[in-house]
Amino acid sequence: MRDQLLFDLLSKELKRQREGIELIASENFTSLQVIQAMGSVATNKYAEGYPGKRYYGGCEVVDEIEQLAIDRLKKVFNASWANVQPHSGAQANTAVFLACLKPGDKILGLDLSMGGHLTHGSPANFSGKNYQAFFYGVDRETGLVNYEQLEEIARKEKPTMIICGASAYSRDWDYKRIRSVADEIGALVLADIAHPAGLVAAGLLNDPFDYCHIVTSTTHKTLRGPRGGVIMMRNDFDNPFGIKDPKGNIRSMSALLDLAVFPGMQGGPLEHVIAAKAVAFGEILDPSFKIYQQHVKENAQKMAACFVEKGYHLISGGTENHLMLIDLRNKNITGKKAQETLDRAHITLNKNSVPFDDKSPFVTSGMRVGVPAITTRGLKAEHMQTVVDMIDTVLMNADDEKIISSVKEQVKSFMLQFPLYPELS
Ligand code: DSN
Repeated sequence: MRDQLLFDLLSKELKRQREGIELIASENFTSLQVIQAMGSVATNKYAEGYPGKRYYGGCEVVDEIEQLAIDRLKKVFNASWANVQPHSGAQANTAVFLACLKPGDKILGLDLSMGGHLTHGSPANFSGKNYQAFFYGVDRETGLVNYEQLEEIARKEKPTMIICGASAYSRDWDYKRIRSVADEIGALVLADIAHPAGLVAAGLLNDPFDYCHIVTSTTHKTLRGPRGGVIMMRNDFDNPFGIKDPKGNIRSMSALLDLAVFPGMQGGPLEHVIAAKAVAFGEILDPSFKIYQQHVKENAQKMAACFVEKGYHLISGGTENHLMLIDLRNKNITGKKAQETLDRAHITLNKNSVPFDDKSPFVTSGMRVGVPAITTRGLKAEHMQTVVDMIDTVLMNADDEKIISSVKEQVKSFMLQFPLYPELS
């Protein structure tokens, strides 16, 4: 019997996505073929292990699927090794920690309250519970990563691993500088490029692979694939811990990472998601993906300029990637209220702490705005003013339901110009 209840809910979600302005910086709209690969028979297959080395029979086809995903991903980032099995970015980071750290080892990452990520050492997360976490931040005046502070803490604490990457940082990273201090103290460098990976793939941001030993990413943000994670290296290396296999050989870092993903942390890989990752990586290798990312960057810069024009305070003054972080304190509205009010007008984004925030993470003083999803819908730089005008109208009339309702109608008719999944009913 058809599960009408559930499929009606999915229709409602499609309607919501079609009629709203999606500005959550970590979201995107995949192609229909990505969705089709994800909703495929590959979900039925158990395949613990890796292509050619599985613990189950009948894996000959999923072997080909997984190998295709690996080969395409390596090509996208000019990497020599990749693991496409992590179920998420958090799982990818977990596997790296499992492979490279012992419980209690020191790690150094960007503070969550300054734009970092939970898995980079937050006390609420496994990374802060199992390891001794230290944090660098951003400069109060410029909003840029405080590399002097990073270097100072690195030299003093000598962490086993330095983590770069963020979930709410609108500028590029100086990977070379981070590697230089890491080499001084013998630390590994992990770049978590979950957010800007698409721009990195398109060559529009600094390339972390030459300087960072290991790179992790999600696949569903700017990479525009299915929800999931990956781990990559451009240059494999002998593990720095001298771990030997039964024949007395030192295991390479790639072998340790593969073992950390399976059997270390996960069981059966999600081969249907890996199939969808293969599709997305194929799309990234098409020249149209670079054009998409150029539009992402243009849209973000134009949107940032429109916000600044209206007196909004952007952390670091602007953006070089796909997102911006806005401090709303001069607009007398909290991040929480901004998010909730914009939701009522079908403009979706998230509240976000800003550096040196005086409000709790549940309230926050800021909002994070990203353009990957609206750029996929087809919005161009000339549409950014309209989007910012609608956001501003809502925020400046946050207690006026009539105005909010009227913006909701404008949002709906505006977005109808940009069809989403027209093939779906
Ligand atoms: N939740 C993701 C984001 O929104 O950036 C990070 O994991």
